Amino acid sequence: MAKLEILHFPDPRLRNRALPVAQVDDTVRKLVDDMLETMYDAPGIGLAATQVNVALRVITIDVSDARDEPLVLINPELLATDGDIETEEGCLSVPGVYDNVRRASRIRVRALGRNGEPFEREAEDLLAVCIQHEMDHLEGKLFVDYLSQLKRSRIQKRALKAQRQAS
Ligand code: GNR
Ligand code: NI
Repeated sequence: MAKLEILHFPDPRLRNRALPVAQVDDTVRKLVDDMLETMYDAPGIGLAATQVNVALRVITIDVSDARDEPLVLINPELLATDGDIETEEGCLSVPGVYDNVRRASRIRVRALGRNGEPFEREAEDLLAVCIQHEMDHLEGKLFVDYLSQLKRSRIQKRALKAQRQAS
């Protein structure tokens, strides 16, 4: 396994739309395992391939307290949504920024697992929020896109300044 580098806002590569995985082969499984390692190391509760500069529809998630319930979603599709919930979200690609986002509180999703097996499951609360946050990444969308233009431009200014000082 290998730890992957995470792209930071406003990197334009975070705006790419990811392509469906044609076949869940060893290359995709290696990506999944590297993403899990990167997510656990960060630490984060989710990671989308877009964030590690791979334009494929692959997501890893673990919202468990013990960090022992990995969930892999390849080519995820939202089948149904219900209710709403506001959560203070953060993102590994927008470090240090946390703000409230409203999303569906219950969802039904279909995807392929790590071995290419199709499955459907329901999710609620934080897991539902996390799946929607990660599926947004696959569309090139970030949680800061739900904030006001003023907040987003402040966040972008601060991020560019931090990147200048780091380099
Ligand atoms: O680690 C993460 N925490 C989080 C908290 C609230 C809502 C969404 C998330 S996902 C985030 C990791 C991440 O950036 N995934 O793309
Ligand atoms: Ni994120």
